[in-house]
Amino acid sequence: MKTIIEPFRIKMVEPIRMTTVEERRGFLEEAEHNLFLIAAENVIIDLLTDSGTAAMSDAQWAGIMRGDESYAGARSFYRFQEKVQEITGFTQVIPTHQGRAAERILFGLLGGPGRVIPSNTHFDTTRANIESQGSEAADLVIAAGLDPGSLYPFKGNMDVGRLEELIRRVGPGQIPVCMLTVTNNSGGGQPVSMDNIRRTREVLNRHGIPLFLDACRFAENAYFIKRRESGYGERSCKDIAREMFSCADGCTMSAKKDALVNIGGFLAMNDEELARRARNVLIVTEGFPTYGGLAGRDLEAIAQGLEEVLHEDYLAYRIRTAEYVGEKLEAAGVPFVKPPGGHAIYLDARAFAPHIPPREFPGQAIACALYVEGGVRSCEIGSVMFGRTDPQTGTHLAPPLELVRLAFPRRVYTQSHFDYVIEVILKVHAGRSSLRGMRITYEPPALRHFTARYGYR
Ligand code: P61
Repeated sequence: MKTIIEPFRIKMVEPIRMTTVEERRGFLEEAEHNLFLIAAENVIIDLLTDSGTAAMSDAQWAGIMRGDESYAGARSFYRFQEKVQEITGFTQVIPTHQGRAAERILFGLLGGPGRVIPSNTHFDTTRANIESQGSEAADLVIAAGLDPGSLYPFKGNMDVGRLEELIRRVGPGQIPVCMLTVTNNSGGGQPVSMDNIRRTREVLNRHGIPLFLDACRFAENAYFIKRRESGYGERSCKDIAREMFSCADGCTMSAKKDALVNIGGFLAMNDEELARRARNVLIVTEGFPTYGGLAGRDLEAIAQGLEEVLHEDYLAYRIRTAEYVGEKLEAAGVPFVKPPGGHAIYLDARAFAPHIPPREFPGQAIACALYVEGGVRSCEIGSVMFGRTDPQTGTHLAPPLELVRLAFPRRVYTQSHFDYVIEVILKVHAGRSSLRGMRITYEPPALRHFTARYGYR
């Protein structure tokens, strides 16, 4: 059959509260145009993030009931540890309450002033955790990864030439670890090829630098490899994932993405000495090493989710969702990052609203319009999230891409929800000439998009 269906039945539902354009205009005003500050109840389709928003399966909920809440050595920890070891091959498994906790521990141990940590593209929490240690976060994605129109199949790849050059320039002693974000979230959810993971590894091997995967969306990356990279078509996604991890020395993981749970994460590696130091930090800040800030039931749900996320029918449906939305947008001439990524559609805000310069946050203006028009909540990934003001000249330093991400929670919305989202995007696109630039009226010192306030120009 040609139709790819949602490979699950729904046995519990959560009502969506409908609102009017007028009401939403009021909510947006009250939130001072920051979509993070709008009550979720006032959102019709919530595509703010795919993080922690998945629907858990019956087997995961059953695991919740089986959770062993012993402080030390809980049965649920051993089940979690075994599943992480089985999928990643890493021997040392350290639970954390979410991805950024794993990042803070890792970079707290390896970072420090003068150090440089490269990646294809660091996501904002990773960058913030590196910079808060006084280190530099270097983004070295290939040129195609910065071109929204390029159809290159692995736009998340690391530019290994630039990596080599960076190592030569700053010296391997200043680079304690190299990251690879799979898939590349800030660059459109684009995958990294196995070949590129291997080539990155070879460069690092020559200089004795370890490689860690930021593995949030490892299963989606494995599926793209299966579909797009020669020699992998007949391999299982589990097997491909295992091969990806086998090229690395460790990983940070937000289980809120490809472990299909609402909270959780882990840090995993093979280096026993580094793991011992990480566990010492964990005990001070997160909890005992067999729960790391999570409940036993959370560990059960993660173990089960890690198994389910690699089911091929799930991944086929998952990736098809973004492709389907992409096809409809393409037919209507709406600019977005092509080919569609695994977990989201990213509108290309520069091309969508070319009359708004980056310093007036075109992505934020589009995101606000999508909310007012149809109650669809999205997230700006552009000058708000990654832009900076030059302290010397006061001019705006724009990041390479101005994007609006519509991220898809896992197993939550059906095809008709996506048809509705497409209709809302087309409507905003049709009226794009009336979109107005914005300005920031308040911003905190770091990760400003969460709490900034805005007005129109
Ligand atoms: C997201 F607006 N991502 O995409 P934690 N690495 C990567 C991520 O995508 C990621 C983390 C590490 C989120 C949530 C989010 O400013 C924002 O479990 C590739 O969220 O700590 C998270 O994992 C961190 C949204 C994070 C944001 C920060 O929506």
